[in-house]
Amino acid sequence: MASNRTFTMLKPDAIENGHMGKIIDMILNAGFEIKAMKLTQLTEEQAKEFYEVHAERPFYGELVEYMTSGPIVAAILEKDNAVADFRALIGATDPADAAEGTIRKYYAESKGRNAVHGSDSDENAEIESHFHFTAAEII
Ligand code: DAT
Ligand code: MG
Repeated sequence: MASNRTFTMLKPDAIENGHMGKIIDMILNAGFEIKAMKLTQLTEEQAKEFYEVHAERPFYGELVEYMTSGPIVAAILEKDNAVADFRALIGATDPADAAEGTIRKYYAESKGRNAVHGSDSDENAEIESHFHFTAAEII
């Protein structure tokens, strides 16, 4: 059964470029409810751990540097079919491939600086949510 929660981060380029409010608006308009949210900045240690699955990829160093370069907004979102529906809302990893009307199509700068993270499975949504939020911070 599909879980009804997913995890997102509005990445440093989105905050830096002043797109935070517009992206949150798109998320709410798409029917997601916010269950937890915080403005924070990742330490190098946190970014390395969060993206550990990509540790062997050539872009890992650049990814960690970018994700620690400025504030992010982390959030837990709820909706039926949350993981798949949120991946559809954000669009492809590379904004050049992202469908019209998606968050990355509107707001991502590039494949590396792509405005928003969305969990890729129910299992990772759970792990990533608890990586960023304690039980007391989740509604
Ligand atoms: P997604 O964020 O769409 O799930 P992913 O999990 O494959 O994509 O990669 C995680 C992040 O790493 C991605 O949002 C941006 C960065 N990234 C992925 N592929 C990259 C590449 N070829 N060059 C630079 N950054 C890349
Ligand atoms: Mg991913």
